[in-house]
Amino acid sequence: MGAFFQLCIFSAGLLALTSAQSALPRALGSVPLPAAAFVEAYVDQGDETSFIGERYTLYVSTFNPINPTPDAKYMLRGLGTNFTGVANWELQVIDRTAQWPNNPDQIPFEVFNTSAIIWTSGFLVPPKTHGRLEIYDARTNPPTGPFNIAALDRNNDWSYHRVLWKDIDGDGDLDALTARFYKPILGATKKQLVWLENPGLPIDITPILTGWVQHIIHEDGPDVHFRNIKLTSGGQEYDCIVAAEFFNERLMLYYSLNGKWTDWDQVRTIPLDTTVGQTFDLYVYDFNKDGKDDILISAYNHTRGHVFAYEIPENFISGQFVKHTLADEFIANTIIGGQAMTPGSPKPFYPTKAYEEETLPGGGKRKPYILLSGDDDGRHYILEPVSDDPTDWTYNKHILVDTERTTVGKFAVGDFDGDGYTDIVCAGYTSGTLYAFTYAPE
Ligand SMILES: *[C@@H]1O[C@H](CO)[C@@H](O)[C@H](O)[C@H]1NC(C)=O
Ligand SMILES: *[C@@H]1O[C@H](CO)[C@@H](O)[C@H](O)[C@H]1NC(C)=O
Ligand SMILES: *[C@@H]1O[C@H](CO)[C@@H](O)[C@H](O)[C@H]1NC(C)=O
Ligand SMILES: [Ca+2]
Ligand SMILES: [Ca+2]
Ligand SMILES: [Ca+2]
Ligand SMILES: [Ca+2]
Repeated sequence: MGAFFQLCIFSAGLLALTSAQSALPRALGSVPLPAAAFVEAYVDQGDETSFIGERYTLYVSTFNPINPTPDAKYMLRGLGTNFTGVANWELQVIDRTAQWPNNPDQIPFEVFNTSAIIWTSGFLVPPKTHGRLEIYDARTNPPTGPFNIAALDRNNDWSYHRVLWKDIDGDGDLDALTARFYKPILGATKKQLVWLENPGLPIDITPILTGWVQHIIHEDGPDVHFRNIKLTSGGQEYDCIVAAEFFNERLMLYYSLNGKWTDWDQVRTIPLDTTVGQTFDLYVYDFNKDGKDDILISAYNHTRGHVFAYEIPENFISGQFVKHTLADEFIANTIIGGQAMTPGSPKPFYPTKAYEEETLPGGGKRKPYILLSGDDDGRHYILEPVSDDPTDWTYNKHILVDTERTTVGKFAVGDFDGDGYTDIVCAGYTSGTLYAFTYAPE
């Protein structure tokens, strides 16, 4: 009887073990791609019928900091058609039109009524300082473009990293809201929050010489990454911009009293954190699954890198943003003649669709994992929540890939072949390699 009882407990234990989620996905192999940096994968919009694996395109930026010629952008159509066959992927060059291309971002379908992307570019390193905002119609093969909507930039070499689509002037079309920076030979780095006015034309008749009319919203604040969210205070909703300010080394929240960003007199500021060092990227999501959004940032304090989360209080104006350290002890490799930092961009994800949809015994939901680029520490990471308790902010830090070289780029994450298991592509910049992973069992 005792032995039988023990046997039951033992097999129950085994069952629990086999159904537990493994933190790390299965490595599928790699494919060489010199200087692979920013990586994203998007589903073509406007065609909901064909196989999802066919509709995914992988986009990759590459750049050479020394060679003055523009850098190559790459793509792989049908990313999910043979995802496991990574060793045989044949990426195509899209073009060589931009200096130091950064992240390719998908444009909401309604902006041009087509599947479109915008590719930001430019960085601090001469001769790669003149950035562009290149838009493409991604439905066509090769993509139609680029059309540089920042073509008015003539004298200043602005670098761009992110564009959000928002109707700033209230005329019904979505305008391009962006942050940019420029380092003059003498004097302090300039930073601007700007919006580019959508002329309301089809994508392929963007004026080639002038692009879109530019309006400066604010100087000396947002410079690289920022997000737009709605937050409440005293029952009223405010339009807010949360900015990870790299040069000013602070996390800031701006909110507009009348909802018009063109009216800076009506904008108020809350410094969320001025002690974190160089903030790199940020993400807004309900990371601890308590039903309220949180702000996640990566930051480098010139010695060590960290990932922090801030809980947004019920009243964002009078309440306290409670800060948590999710991961620390990131150490940057030395870059000769350059400034290194770690970690890079974070992104939440679920290893499987079933895991995401699971309801816990208390009625709660699973917390997401976090994929994290280590940037100048040469590794990619997965941060695994230790528990699904919303009050517990501890994470296990797993190395997904250690390239054993100086710098890695970004990653793309999604279920690229639609089998319910999440897939990942991440870039080794110095190692010149794309690595593929899946949570699907063998
Ligand atoms: C997928 O890739 C594998 C490995 O590279 C290859 O052997 C196989 O023929 C490919 N399958 C298809 C359908 O292309
Ligand atoms: C997109 O389609 C909508 C609805 O048909 C239309 O109102 C809008 O003007 C179109 N926009 C563009 C840029 O073609
Ligand atoms: C950076 O972070 C490390 C580890 O958290 C800490 O020991 C160090 O004092 C910090 N340095 C600065 C300049 O804040
Ligand atoms: Ca508009
Ligand atoms: Ca307009
Ligand atoms: Ca939360
Ligand atoms: Ca999959």
